[in-house]
Amino acid sequence: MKVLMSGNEAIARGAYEAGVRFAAAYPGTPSTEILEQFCKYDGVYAEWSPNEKVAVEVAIGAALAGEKAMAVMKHVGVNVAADPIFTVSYTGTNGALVIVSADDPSLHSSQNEQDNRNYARFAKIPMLEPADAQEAKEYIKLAFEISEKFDTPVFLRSTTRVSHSKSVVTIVEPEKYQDKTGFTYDAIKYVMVPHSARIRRVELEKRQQALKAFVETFAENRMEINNPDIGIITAGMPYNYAKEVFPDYSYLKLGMVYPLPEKLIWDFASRVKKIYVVEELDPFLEEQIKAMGVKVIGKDILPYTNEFDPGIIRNSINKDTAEPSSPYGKSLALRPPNLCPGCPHRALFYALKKQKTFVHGDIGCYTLSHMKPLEGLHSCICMGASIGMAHGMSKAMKEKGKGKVVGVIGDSTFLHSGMTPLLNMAYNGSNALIIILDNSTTAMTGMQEHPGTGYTLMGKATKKVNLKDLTSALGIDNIRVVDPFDQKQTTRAIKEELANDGPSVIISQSPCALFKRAGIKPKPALKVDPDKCEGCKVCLGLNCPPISWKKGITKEGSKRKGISCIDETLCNGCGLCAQVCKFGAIN
Ligand SMILES: Cc1ncc(C[n+]2csc(CCOP(=O)(O)OP(=O)(O)O)c2C)c(N)n1
Repeated sequence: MKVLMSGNEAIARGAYEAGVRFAAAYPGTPSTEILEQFCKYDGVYAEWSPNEKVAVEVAIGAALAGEKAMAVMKHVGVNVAADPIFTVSYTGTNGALVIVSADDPSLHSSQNEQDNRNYARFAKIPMLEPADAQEAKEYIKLAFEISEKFDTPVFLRSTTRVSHSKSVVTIVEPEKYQDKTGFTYDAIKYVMVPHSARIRRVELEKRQQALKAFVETFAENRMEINNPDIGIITAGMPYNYAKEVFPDYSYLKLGMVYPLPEKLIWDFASRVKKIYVVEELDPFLEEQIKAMGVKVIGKDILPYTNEFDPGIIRNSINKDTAEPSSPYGKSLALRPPNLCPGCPHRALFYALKKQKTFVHGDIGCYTLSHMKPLEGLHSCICMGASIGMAHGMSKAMKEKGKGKVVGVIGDSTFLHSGMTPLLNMAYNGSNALIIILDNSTTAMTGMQEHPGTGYTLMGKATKKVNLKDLTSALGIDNIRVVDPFDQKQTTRAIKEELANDGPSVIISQSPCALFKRAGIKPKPALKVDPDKCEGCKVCLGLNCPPISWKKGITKEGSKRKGISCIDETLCNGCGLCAQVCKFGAIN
């Protein structure tokens, strides 16, 4: 049967067809839908783990038990999971283990643009890279086959454009699941202390050699010889772009981007006169091919940054200039992201802003508060970093920093990687204030469950961690729980906790305005009374989407130059603007 599928849906389907029944992940764009789809298939077990490292470890455990296991994450998730990944490369997998890394060229929704093909080379793990949804489905199956055959973890790399664009996929009946689980005792293979790891290190190089031989005949590394004047070596989505603009050139399309088929590359080089390497981000293929001694052109003319499109490839190759440009997308209006109407994060940041502190931010919807006019946070590096950074700054600034350093972190992010740095704060003692923004969900990536929501990915009610008890168990004594929509209570709590000695935690608790299970019913939209509004613009400082400014509506006896207005189709009646209006003009 043929179906229209996104790359992510196809990866889920391919895993299911391959007989995979075990998967673990932590959400992150552009990878999230893979597990959300996979968990719907019959007979599977799938979980949101608290972070990517745990997800990989869970999958390793399942593979050691004999399962075909999949771990899924966005590109930066591989950084979090790197520790087990580098060493499971030594032990091998017993069953099968595939790690899906969804990269994000152009940083559509990420804090960096790292090229995770480098991880394959660094950790000596083979990597497949599909170019569309059909290939995504086939390659995940091949990845499991390679994992089983060579007793190795395998990476499947996707990018946003492959994960999120749809194309026609042929689906087939799934392989029948066979329960092969059991214990395999083999200390030399699975206990990585120096003695046995040294032995496995040698085995790893033997596996590399076997894989290098295998890739020469791997059917998904394929040559298409057309016009012999120009050859293009490429992989993944850029293959489609290049084919669209240069259908007559010759191609070497690599399905496996690590390790490289050196003989095949030499063969291709002997059949074409001039070779371009067309790859997004790092010159990953280019450098290895040049190191082989093959003359190719790549980043001399193609950009290092951002995803490509057909226009970039056409302009770069046609002109051979250093200034590639795309004819696409120039006329699109910018749409900066914003917190939703009724978002509890807005209320917290409005109260926090009054205290003139330095706020270390973290990753989640609340990061959007950094823009004018809220300017709610002043740094953001990676998930979980806010707490350690606040601690470090507070320690460095000593008395000068007292009462002035804050870290903010979402509930999902706190449970992902915020607990250890908070333990450190309690242990090493600093004066920073940490605010946990508990909106009862992982909002930014689309409302996924986490250990603080009381539900699993598969919809089962489960143990719900109590953030206050957890914070206390980590050693924090000053803990408060506030409702950010109560501005008076929240402002007072922030002021008092900043004045306290030692680390403090405020848990700002109010569900995400879009969170269905919280049963939030929008209240009637608020209205501005044009007779009472003095045009002071304080409510505009909330940056709430329904609130705008109408120029030219003056009032006798007042200096006002216009008034605020509320778009009732957007307002959910949270009442925050009514609390900040000093003239009682919003009702
Ligand atoms: C290592 C890593 N994994 C995943 C992500 C994707 N991601 C960004 S924010 C976020 C969690 C947001 O949830 P929460 O902290 O509860 O904040 P909210 O969006 O609900 O306000 C995730 C999973 C990431 N940026 N980095």
